[in-house]
Amino acid sequence: MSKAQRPKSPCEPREPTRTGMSKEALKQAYIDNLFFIQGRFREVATPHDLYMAAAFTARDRLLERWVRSAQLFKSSHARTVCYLSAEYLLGPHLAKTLINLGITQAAREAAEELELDFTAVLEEEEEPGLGNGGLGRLAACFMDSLATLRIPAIGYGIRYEFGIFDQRIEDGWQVEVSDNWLRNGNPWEIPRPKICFPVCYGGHTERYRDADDQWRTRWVPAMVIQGMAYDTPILGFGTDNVNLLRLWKSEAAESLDFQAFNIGDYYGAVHAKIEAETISKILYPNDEPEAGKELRLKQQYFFVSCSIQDMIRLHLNTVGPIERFDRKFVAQLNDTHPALAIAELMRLLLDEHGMDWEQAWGITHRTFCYTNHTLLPEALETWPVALLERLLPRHLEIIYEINQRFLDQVRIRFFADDARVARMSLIGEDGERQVRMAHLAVVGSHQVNGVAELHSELVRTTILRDFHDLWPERFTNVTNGVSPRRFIMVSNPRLGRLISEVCGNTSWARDLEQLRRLEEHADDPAFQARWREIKSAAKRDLADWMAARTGVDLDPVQLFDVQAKRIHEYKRQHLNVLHIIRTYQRIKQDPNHDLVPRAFIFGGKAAPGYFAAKLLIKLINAVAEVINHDPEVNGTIRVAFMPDFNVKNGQRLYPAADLSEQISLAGKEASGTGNMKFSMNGALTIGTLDGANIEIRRAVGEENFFLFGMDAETVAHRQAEGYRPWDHYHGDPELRADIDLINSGLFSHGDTSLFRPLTDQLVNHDPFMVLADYRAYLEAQEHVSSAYRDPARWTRMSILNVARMGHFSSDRAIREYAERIWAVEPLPVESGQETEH
Ligand code: NBG
Repeated sequence: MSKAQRPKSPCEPREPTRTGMSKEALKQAYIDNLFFIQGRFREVATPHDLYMAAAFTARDRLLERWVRSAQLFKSSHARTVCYLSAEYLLGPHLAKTLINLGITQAAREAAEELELDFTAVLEEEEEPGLGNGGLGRLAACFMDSLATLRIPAIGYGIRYEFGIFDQRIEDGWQVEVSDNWLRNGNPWEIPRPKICFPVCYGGHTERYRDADDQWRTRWVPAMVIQGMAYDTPILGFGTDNVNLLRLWKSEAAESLDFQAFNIGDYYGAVHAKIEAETISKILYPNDEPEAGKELRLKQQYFFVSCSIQDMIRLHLNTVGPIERFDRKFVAQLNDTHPALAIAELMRLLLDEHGMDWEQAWGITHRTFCYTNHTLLPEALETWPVALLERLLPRHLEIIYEINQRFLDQVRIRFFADDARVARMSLIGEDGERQVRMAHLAVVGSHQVNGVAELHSELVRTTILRDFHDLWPERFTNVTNGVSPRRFIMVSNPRLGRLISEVCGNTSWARDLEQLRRLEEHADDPAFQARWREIKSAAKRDLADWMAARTGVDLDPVQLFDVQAKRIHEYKRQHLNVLHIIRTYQRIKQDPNHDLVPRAFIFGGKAAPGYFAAKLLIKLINAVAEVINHDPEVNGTIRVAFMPDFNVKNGQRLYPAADLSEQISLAGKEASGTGNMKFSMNGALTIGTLDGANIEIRRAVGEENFFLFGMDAETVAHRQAEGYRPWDHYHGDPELRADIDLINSGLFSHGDTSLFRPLTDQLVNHDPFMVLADYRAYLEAQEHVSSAYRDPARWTRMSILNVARMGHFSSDRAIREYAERIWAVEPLPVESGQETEH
């Protein structure tokens, strides 16, 4: 559409201050919003008021673009990606929105003239923590990239009232505090009371004859609630395209409420309301067994049912007819959490739209694609058949029928192979009968991908091997990526400015291969000095923050060695701790030992029910307590735990890290994305051949990466032949001394039993082979130290890491999905205004 044709925003003629991008317009808009929305004069405004006024000022500029995008997408019948994800870890909106609008500088100047502390206003935002970790953050990066690449998309999810818990550290232990993120209102969302759908649970099914005398099934549910939409606009960088993040909140279905009230059951009606609202109340922390978590299943069904109903509504409102649904939409299942969408679309097509099975299945199958994000057996979702039968009887019938038709195919293709049929069935028969969600997702999708090369390979050869034998063409890989807007421009503005200077403008932020241009400066001493100054400044910022929050003093001359991610045994934070203890013992043995000063910094949450992970947090803090107060150490090394690692705090860590710890047991970390965020910010990686580390190492060059440990094949081999950790314990005196030091009670005020569960597990079982990789890890750490002693060498390596990270932009990942998996095209929304881009 040309500019002339474009309908003018209703706001434009009357109130240009609501859409204007100049400093003056922003100032005026800010003052207006502070008064008309927050009801405050500048003199009495609280920090929160000041933030809200800024948020509304940015939001006004989103809305205008959003409406224009929606109109264009509707009128052009654009094929649309629906990203179905139970988690979105968005991070703070304001700074990112200003960057994507291209008005950061104007906003900063406006703030200065209004005598506002711009940084303090940004800091005031509480992030929506609607995810656990990598999976939820990936969904957020993907939403950012979809809009940036101008691909029409809707992200569907749950508007949890309580997101991931806030973590406090008390006496070294993790304490969980509920995350009441909506308490002060959320300026980034728009409630859509008219967009709501009924969601049913329980009851039974009935057969009946329809008007054409055909046998059909109808579901007679026992309970109906409803889901209401809350929309968050997602603007791309350097474009006017705005996509939609539509999150569902559960509530009581109004009609039922009144029914109960009319017959006098007031308490019953209120109870039903509470029960309905409970469904979207809280995000489940992962890493815990899901067995029996009925509410979790209700959540999953709740959000997929609303989303599929909404997609059908949108389709019928625009292009229709229903038979062409899969041309309008492609739906990506972010892990198996939304896999019930397959059964739900089938149900709606069969029971509500009167389609026959073949046609409904064709549409369903062409609509869905599935991304696998884990190989860990405990994270592969299954739901007891009995629970499904009780909660979703119609869906269970449909799953049975999908299974029967599917297994018939398997029987013909793999003649007389009963063992294979049992392995591939959607229903697991060992012990309590279970529905295997990954199998449902693969059978119901036309494309299946893993999230890094090694991971996709392991998906094909291990957990989904039988499926790969049957449908090799269905399997592919898309290596994860992260948003350079979020993880360079927002997190590390100093680095962002330097890159823009080298590249001539900010276009590198949507064409990350341009980072290559840094290479030619890698050996330039003046450039190196600026590079180091940027790192030092970030380290000082982090040190100030940590001193204020934890009381631990970090010294920016130290090598900042950072491991920040969920606390989990497979990620092996304990391997890192063993290295710290080894370093400590060396200092104790010889206080004059010539060491590279280091700050060992950790961050990460443990699932509330994961005892071993919580004990690991306690161990890190206990080791910190002793080392940080030992006068003999004299500040040569420091250990610190950053409380409440989330997107916002991550943004403090990535720019400040010199060394990034990516030390999972090979074959366990599907991809990792923290590895990319650190490397993009100039940290060097010490890591195993796991997940995307392999591809990062290939990209940055072997000589710029500290590799150690067994590869996945060796791991599998050693486990198959019987791994005996105690051989390592007995065979390596230093390792033994380190573990014995934990057991001695030095870190636990003489209590020799506190950390026993941890050390016993290591010595006797060690499922993640910490002891097997210990020696190799220490050696790699020696290489790190010697490289750090040579600043020119280190800085060169750091520059080259950043220069070669172009591949790990989420834009590249989304481009691959768009071309190879979704068959969608960009649809640019006409640009209205000049910005900084
Ligand atoms: C996580 C993996 C990470 C990966 C992210 C995003 C789950 C189930 N999986 O390695 O552990 O980077 O997904 O793909 O959270």
